[in-house]
Amino acid sequence: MNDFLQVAPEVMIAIDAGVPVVAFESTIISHGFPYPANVECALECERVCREGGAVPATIAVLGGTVCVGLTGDQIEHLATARGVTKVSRRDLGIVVARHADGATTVAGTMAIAAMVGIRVFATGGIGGVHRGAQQTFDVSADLLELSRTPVAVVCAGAKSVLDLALTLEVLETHGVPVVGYRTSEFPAFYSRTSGLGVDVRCETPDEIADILRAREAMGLRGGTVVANPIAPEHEIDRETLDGWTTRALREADEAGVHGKDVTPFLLARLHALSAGATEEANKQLVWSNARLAAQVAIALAR
Ligand code: PSU
Ligand code: MN
Repeated sequence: MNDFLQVAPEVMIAIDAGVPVVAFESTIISHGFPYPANVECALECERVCREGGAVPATIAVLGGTVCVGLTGDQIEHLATARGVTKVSRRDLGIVVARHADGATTVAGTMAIAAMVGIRVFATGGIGGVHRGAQQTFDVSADLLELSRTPVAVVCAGAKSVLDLALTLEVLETHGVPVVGYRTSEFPAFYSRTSGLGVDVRCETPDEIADILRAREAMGLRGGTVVANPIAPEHEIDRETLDGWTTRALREADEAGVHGKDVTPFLLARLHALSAGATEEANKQLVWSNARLAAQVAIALAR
């Protein structure tokens, strides 16, 4: 393939043979969890995906090479190295040209997955419209990537630190369908409900695959959000969460955090303020998404 791109042999063979493959992002490893929870999360995603019958392809940039499918050592490196760049679409050319390490966001991972023909991707939560975006213009590039790149993103909705109503408005504007898996509500990451609706409710992975296939058949560009609520036993109580969120947002403001540093800052503060409760919930919901993504990839391959 190209000089800058390295697809792991197992992933390459699977893509060529039409075997289901699921992409995973790496920002969650370098910037979403502390060590060693980040390694545990990534390795368990891969295990769950395999157990479900699909091949996992964790995506990152290492020394300027875009890697699709990582080794355990490469995951460990991303989990422990300092100064790994958070790589969205904007940053891809820069880290490749500079031979740098980069952990890819939802947007960055989607762009790479589409380059190699991977159609399903699992993560925790997509980025969205930040609260106060009317002033800051902080709207995640994930939403714009969803508007242009044909990958289904299995997630637990978007984090409650965001403005979820505005996030759904922007997705609608850009023609991105939001599919609820066994829910009629858009989930709010750590909790199952947000009071906001989805565009369609699906009960099975096959129903989801039908929608993805119909979109592909019509040549509609862009991705699909598959929203999979966190399991009830791992959910965090809304009011408790709101307290931590308000405090984390105020701290971010006081510390003058902005741009790409906002999301990692808020996640780290929530993990600390909740004494690890958000970390545990976050891991559980990611694994659940990995499981569903494998099922969707299998349904799509049929
Ligand atoms: N959700 C999580 N953990 C994360 C992220 C989202 O539970 O680490 C990351 C994803 O990589 C997502 C990114 O693409 O945060 C969004 O960042 P921003 O808001 O700067 O676009
Ligand atoms: Mn942002």
